[in-house]
Amino acid sequence: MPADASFEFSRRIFLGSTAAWLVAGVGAARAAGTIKPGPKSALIVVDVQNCFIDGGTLPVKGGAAVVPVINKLAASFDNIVVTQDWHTPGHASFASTHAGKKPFETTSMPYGTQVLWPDHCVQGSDDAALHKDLKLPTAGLIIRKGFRKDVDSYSAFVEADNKTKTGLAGYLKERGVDTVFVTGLATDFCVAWTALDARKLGFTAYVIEDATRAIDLNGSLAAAWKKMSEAGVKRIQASDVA
Ligand code: VGL
Ligand code: ZN
Repeated sequence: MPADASFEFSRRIFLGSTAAWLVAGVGAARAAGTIKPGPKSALIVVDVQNCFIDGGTLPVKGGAAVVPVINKLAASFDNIVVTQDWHTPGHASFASTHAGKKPFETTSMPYGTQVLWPDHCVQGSDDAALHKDLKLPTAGLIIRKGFRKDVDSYSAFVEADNKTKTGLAGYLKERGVDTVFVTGLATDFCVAWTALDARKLGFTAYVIEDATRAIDLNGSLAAAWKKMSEAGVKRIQASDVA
């Protein structure tokens, strides 16, 4: 049974009578451990870098808490892809690059509205390194994004110009992957954009909520979940994964 189908099946049990629920022998409040990633699934670990963790340049509240959750999830996956936000000095997404602009304001770029950030994740800096406790020895690919000075890239698949591909979809498809499980930082930016592009590119997409943390800028978290839900991204917890 595909992962997705088994999840739906368990949900139906859950929604059925209490008796059926008990007969099924499912003790937890949720259908724990019912999604079993197979060879066609990949875990995508988005931007678990020092910059997004306390002490970094753009810290995401609670960011470090995703590390043990992701380390544990890794054992369930044959395919693991890691991403790194990887900006040039003076990158267009930095407020400091735009005269008179402060972090968390926006500006208009040729490709649309750009949120301006503190300088963060500069190529080769300690700030841009993966968190030291992230243990993913079986990860097959590290994909870097946002490395062109004039274009940001929240998504691991397509840059913010909505045209330039990172190559990730080709990599996954060539390896027979049709389902992605997205984790990491931040839920409402790079995780959400990656999951949304995964759907656009024809993948089944899950976001493992407790393996992410959000920036939540002016309601961005609720907006991101709404968009993801409308696009068919499935919102699950780490305990749902077998
Ligand atoms: C991110 C803001 C700026 C992210 C990256 O990883 O979500 N957010 N650059
Ligand atoms: Zn960035």
